[in-house]
Amino acid sequence: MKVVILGGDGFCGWPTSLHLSNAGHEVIIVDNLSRRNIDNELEAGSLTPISPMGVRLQAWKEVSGKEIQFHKIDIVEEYDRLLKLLSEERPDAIVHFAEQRAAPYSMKSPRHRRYTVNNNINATHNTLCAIAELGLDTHLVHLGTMGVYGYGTAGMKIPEGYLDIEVVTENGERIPQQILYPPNPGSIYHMTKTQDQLLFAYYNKNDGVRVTDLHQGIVWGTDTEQTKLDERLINRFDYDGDYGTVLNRFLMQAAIGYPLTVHGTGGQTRAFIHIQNTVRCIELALQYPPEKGERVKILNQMTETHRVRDLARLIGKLTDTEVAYVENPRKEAAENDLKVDNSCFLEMGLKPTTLAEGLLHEVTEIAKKYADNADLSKIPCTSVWTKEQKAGVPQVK
Ligand code: NAD
Ligand code: USQ
Repeated sequence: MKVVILGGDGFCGWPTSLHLSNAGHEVIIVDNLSRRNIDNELEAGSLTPISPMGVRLQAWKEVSGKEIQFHKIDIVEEYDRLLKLLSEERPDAIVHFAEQRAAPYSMKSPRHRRYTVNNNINATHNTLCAIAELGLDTHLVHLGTMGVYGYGTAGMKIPEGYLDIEVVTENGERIPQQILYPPNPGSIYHMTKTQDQLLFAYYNKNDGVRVTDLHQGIVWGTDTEQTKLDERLINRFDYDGDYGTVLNRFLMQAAIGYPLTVHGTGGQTRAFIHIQNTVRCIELALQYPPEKGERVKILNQMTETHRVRDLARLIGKLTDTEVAYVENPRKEAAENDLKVDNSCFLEMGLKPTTLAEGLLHEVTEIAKKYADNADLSKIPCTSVWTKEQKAGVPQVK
C-alpha cells in the first residue's frame, strides 16, 4: 500500500511510519514540525534525544534499506500543497495524526484554545476536502480519542462509536436506531476531536469518503521494535506538565525519585494502550478498511483501563517512590468507572502488551537512562481549566 502519514514526526506518527515501512508499505510523511516548535515555546523537550527528520530518515535507510519520503507541509495553512501531493501520489490510505494533542496545552490561554481549534478542525477538514475534491478512493484512518465519550457510563461498556437507541413515535411504536455515541469532551482539545467526528460523518454521507476513526486511549511506552534498532530512530518521550501523559510521567518521575503527581484523589479511570500496540492497531485498521458506501468505522483503540491512584501506587511500590496528591488543575470528575468494548481489534488479532510486561523496561531502559535530560521545573502541570484553579505542584523535599 502507498500510505501518507500526516503528523509522521510525532510520538505516535514516527513509530507508525517505521512499522508500516518495515512491513513493506510505501510511506510518505507529511509534517509541519509544529510539535518541535512547541518544545521551543515551552522550553521543555523530549526526555529522549530525538534526531532531526533528515537524520531519522537516513538512519532508517541504513538500518532497513528502505526509503521514507518527507514533505514539510502545514496541512492547515498550505492546502494547495497538500492537494498537489495527494493528486500526484494518489495514496491508498492516509493516516491522520496531525493535530495539537495535549489537553493542558489547549487550556493554557485564549491563544492556545484558538490555535488548537483552528489547527485541529481545519487539519481534518482540509484532508477530507482534498480527498473529495480529487475524487480519490483513499481510506482515511484518523486518530481520535477515548475522551470524546466522556469517561462516565453508569456501568455500561462504551460501545465502538455508535449507541443502540429506540425512538418512540407518536403512536407508541418503538423503532431501533444507532446514533453516534453522545459526545462529552473534557477539554478544548478533546472538543476538537468530537467536532472531527461530525466532519467524518458528513463527508462519508455526502462524498462517500471511507473513514476509520480510532478512539485511542492514553498511549504509554517509548520503544517499538523499529525505534530500538538505532539511537537515531528513538521516539520522543514527553514528561512536562503540558504534553507528558500520566503513565509516562509517573515512570519518569519514579526514575528520578520525584513524588508521583496524582491529581486530586486520583479516582479518575482512563483507558491505556502501549505504543507497540498503537502501531499494530493502525496496521490492522489499514488491513480492514470499510467498504465503499459503509458508514464511518469507529474502533476503540485501548487495551486496559486503570485508576490514576492505582497506577501511582503500583509504580510507587515497584520503585519505592512517594505518591503526592496535588490539587487538580483540571475540571473533571474526581472519581469515575470506565468499561470499554475493544472487541474489534482483539478479533482482528491484536495481542495486548500489558502494564506488567512493560513498566520496568520503561523505567530502567528509557527514563533512568535519559534522566540527566530532565528539567524538574517543567514537571508541574501549570495549565489550569478555569481561572479559579491552581497548578498541581507537589512539595518536593
Ligand atoms: P504529537 O504532537 O507527538 O504528533 C502530532 C504531529 O502532528 C506532530 O509531529 C506535529 O508537528 C504534527 N502536526 C500538527 N499540526 C499539523 C499541521 N497543521 N500540519 C502538519 N503537521 C501537523 O502527538 P501524538 O501523541 O503522536 O498524537 C498523534 C495523534 O494521536 C493526535 O491526533 C492525538 O490526538 C492522537 N492520540 C494521542 C494519544 C497519546 O497518548 N499520545 C492518545 C490518543 C490519541
Ligand atoms: N493526571 C494526573 N497526574 C499527572 C497528569 C495527569 O493525575 O501528572 C490525570 C489527569 O488529571 C487525567 C488523567 O491523569 O485525569 C489523564 O491525563 P493525561 O494527561 O494522561 O491524558 P489526557 O489529558 O486525557 O490526554 C492524553 C493525550 C491525548 C489523548 C488522551 C486519550 O494527550 O492526546 O487523546 O490521552 S484519553 O485520555 O483516553 O481521552
